[in-house]
Amino acid sequence: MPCPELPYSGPQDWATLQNRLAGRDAPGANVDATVTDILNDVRERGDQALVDYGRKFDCKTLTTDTLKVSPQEFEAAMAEIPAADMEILAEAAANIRDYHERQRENSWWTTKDDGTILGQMVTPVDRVGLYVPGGQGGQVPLISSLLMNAIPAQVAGVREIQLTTPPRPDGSLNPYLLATAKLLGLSELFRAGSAWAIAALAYGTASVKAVDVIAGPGNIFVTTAKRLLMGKVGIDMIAGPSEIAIIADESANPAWLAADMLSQAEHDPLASSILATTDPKLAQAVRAELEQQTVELPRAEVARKSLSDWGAILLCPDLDAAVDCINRLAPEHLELAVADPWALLGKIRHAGAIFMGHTAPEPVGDYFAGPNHVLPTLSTARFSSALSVQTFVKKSSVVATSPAFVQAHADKIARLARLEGLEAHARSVEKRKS
Ligand code: HSO
Ligand code: ZN
Repeated sequence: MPCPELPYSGPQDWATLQNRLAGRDAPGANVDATVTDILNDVRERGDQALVDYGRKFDCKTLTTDTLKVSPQEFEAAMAEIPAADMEILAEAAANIRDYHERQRENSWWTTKDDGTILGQMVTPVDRVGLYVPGGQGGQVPLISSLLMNAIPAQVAGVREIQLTTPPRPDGSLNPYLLATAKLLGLSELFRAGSAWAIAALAYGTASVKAVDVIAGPGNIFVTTAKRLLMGKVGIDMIAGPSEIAIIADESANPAWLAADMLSQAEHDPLASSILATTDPKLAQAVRAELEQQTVELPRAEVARKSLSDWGAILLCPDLDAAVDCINRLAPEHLELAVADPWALLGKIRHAGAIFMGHTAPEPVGDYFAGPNHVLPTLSTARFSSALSVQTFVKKSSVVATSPAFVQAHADKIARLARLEGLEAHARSVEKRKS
């Protein structure tokens, strides 16, 4: 497996690694013009445009009447899903809800001696639209992404959540997707995919209501539509291909590390898996494991391409060199597969999610532990965070200055206003002074 080994002993080696990863963040084919046309079309023709695009790309029999999924379809899906699977989904949902409950921020107030009250009031957005990609013709929708997007919105207190997903060629949807929506108490689900779904959520149509925030992963058309609409509506983030970095010492198990790298590599040929280790023997063993384990995977092709194009094993003289590399990479996921991960944690400055020790592989976070799996990619962990309850709330500052405050400070405020040449501002405050 051509997952190259590179020496990394400090900042001087950064350029080499950057070179290896160069081009991974290049935007795909330029689809801006195509997506702009789709956005305008949906804005003008609403549901009819959704039906036309849907018929062309997803399901030939789609009509305006079948855009919205019926209650009977939800019931039928629930009947189809084994109870044991529903229990797993419910347990995952409970863990995710419990974690996100802790993110809720309270409004706060402060009172000054003169009776002034200042505060910050937290309110959820009114309406959210979540995109759920179909994935391989609707065979493997990312149901975990539905949990990860919907639950924070619910915890934030959002009252209306609409879902969109592309239909399969026969018009049906994956029953696990329907069952997961039902489990979450969500029933506003529309058969719309790609950029036209995002347009419908942003502008609204006869069937789909316009939303305030759009979240959820998708292909280049979905991502481009979100980017073009950013500012008109809130969006979760501009997500890139998935990535994992691992810092490992001699205490790590090579078979486990290879499995973890492959769990990321199987997502996408553009996914990146980087191992930084202090142990050359471990590096060799991981390479052998990668060879062997890849063969056994159903998605071997994808994983192999990801590892050969964007994978690397870095040999570091010590853990400090590995940490230096990781802080420059600012990876989406970071595993600390070392004897004392807690000793290393304080040195990590940039990573979307950090998995501690040998029994915390990244997929526990993808599905079940509780934290969100929608994370900043392509080094954006330098300045941004996982999708969270905060994605779905905004804050209003509240000002209740007392009569005494105005008496005491009106002249100063008026002076500042006149320094800016804004006379009306000055008078607004002075009028309240006795
Ligand atoms: N590792 C992906 C999330 C995911 N994995 C969904 C499985 N399903 C990006 O964080
Ligand atoms: Zn994953």
